[in-house]
Amino acid sequence: MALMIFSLRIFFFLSVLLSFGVIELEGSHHACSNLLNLELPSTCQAKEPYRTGYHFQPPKNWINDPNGPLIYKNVYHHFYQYNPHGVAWSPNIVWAHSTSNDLVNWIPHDDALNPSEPFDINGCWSGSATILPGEKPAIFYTGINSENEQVQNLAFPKNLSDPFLREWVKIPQNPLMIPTEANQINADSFRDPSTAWLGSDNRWRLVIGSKQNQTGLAILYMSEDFLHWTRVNHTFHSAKENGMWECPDFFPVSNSSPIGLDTSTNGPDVKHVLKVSLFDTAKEYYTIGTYNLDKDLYNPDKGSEESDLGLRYDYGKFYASKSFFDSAKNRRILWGWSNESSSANDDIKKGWSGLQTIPRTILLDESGKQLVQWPIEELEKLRTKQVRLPRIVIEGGSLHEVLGVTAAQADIEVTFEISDFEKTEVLDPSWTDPQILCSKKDASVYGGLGPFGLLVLASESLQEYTAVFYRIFKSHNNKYVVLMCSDQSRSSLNENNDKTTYGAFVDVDPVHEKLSLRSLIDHSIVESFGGEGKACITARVYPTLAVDGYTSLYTFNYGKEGVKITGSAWSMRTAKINRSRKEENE
Ligand code: DQQ
Repeated sequence: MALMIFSLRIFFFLSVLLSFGVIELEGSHHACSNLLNLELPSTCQAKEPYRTGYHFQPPKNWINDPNGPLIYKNVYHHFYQYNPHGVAWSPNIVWAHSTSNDLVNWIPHDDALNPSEPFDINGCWSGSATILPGEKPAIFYTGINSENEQVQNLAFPKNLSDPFLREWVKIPQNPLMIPTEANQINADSFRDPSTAWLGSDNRWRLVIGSKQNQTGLAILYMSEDFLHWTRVNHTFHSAKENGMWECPDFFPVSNSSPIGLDTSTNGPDVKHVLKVSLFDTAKEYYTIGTYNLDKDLYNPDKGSEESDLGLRYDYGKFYASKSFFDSAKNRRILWGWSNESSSANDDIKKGWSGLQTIPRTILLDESGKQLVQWPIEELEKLRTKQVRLPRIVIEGGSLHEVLGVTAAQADIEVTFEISDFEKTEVLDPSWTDPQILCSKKDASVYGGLGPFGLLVLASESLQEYTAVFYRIFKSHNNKYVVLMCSDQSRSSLNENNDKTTYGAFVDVDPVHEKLSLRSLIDHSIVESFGGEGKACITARVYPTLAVDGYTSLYTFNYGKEGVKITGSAWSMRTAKINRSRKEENE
């Protein structure tokens, strides 16, 4: 029997007392709590407790945005913002470069773009790739020029017969788009060109992030030859009170079949998505709408907007995301930067900062009202030692340990079924903000239907854990409302971390549909997918006790109503990420 049943009251009692400092725990695990001091007792095996096993990260230093993902000759290319000189962001950042056959294992290459010319001497900032006719990749990126202005530059591969595209040549005509008084673009707010798309009039378009006063702007440029670009006079799309829009991503999605579409696709079965990253709040919003190619205007559908009333890819630590069309598998793939929640000092001790999330396939949901995301299927190759959870009802107030998995590096997928809704709490109409609701009603607050879900990266006596869970409410119009939370408040005894609790409403009807939850747990990151990818929350956590072999995984239910659970958990193998060939042979 893979699960052991614990008495829950003890857990809650213990954890509440612990969190209020009423009980202090002693014991062998406690000695591991200073992992960052590097004076590790021999029992604490983890020299780098927070380095991930299957998420993309280079061996050291700072990374941020994914840039210009593309597939070329069946090789996936990942470029990313990288500071080769330290663990903090620096303006003279470069485009680092890795390639992969499966989007899981990666080999490093030399940097693709370094500051070198007057048009980018102060930094090679974010941008995107476009595959031109004849399978010719091109990269548009923002250069910080010698005057510290943001300008847009173009680069091509030096050798198209090299599937690894190891060398890139910046064209001598750069910069191709510049901010001027005449075009009324502010030189500090003109960056991150999107992938270009081709209209039926044979002209190329791309959008660039900007702002005017506090209005976020997506500025449209057009070109006939990919070299000469002119700003289109009207605004492609904008939103008030947003501040600077970074990293705009504009792409089509199919509303008739579960496939991804090339960026230039348009037509009756197509909707469009515009994603923007808000510099002021570090949140991303996306809208679903209609792209009118004749007028070159994007109109979000009613109710789709760039605000907390709108849609987010991820309600946790996820920013500056970028998608691309994978022509080998007819899918669109999205990934984003997951910034640290640790202090700058702890980053220095770690020697690195920033991860990329697991690439996700994105599709338009059947409702047409939102996207759904799911970790790429290739990730499942890393799954091993499957543990099947016995199909049981977890009674209200119980906690079950999932034994037999490496809980610090795992993948767990469960489904909850509810048959009795009698004790559902009523949703107060003022509870409109899911993040605030999750903070008020964190995992320790008993409820009617929920909280139920997972305790991940949990220490032996539950002094530390991250809780990913659901609560179900009934609204005044008698509809059930599903709230998904990722509660980091007890994730670490180290008080220097940002432990914000995140939340999202999930559009699932729990009376007629099963409610699923998948969490990818990888030492310092927990990526959770609720309602089969309708809501995603990524959290960064730094346990001091729940490290490597000292980590446990639980299912729990602290509601009054029992919930039936089924599913599996897997230990995850370590991916080969940016290791040198020598290390790979070891
Ligand atoms: N990061 C880049 C910018 C972009 C920002 C600089 C978003 O191009 O706007 O590293 O994180």
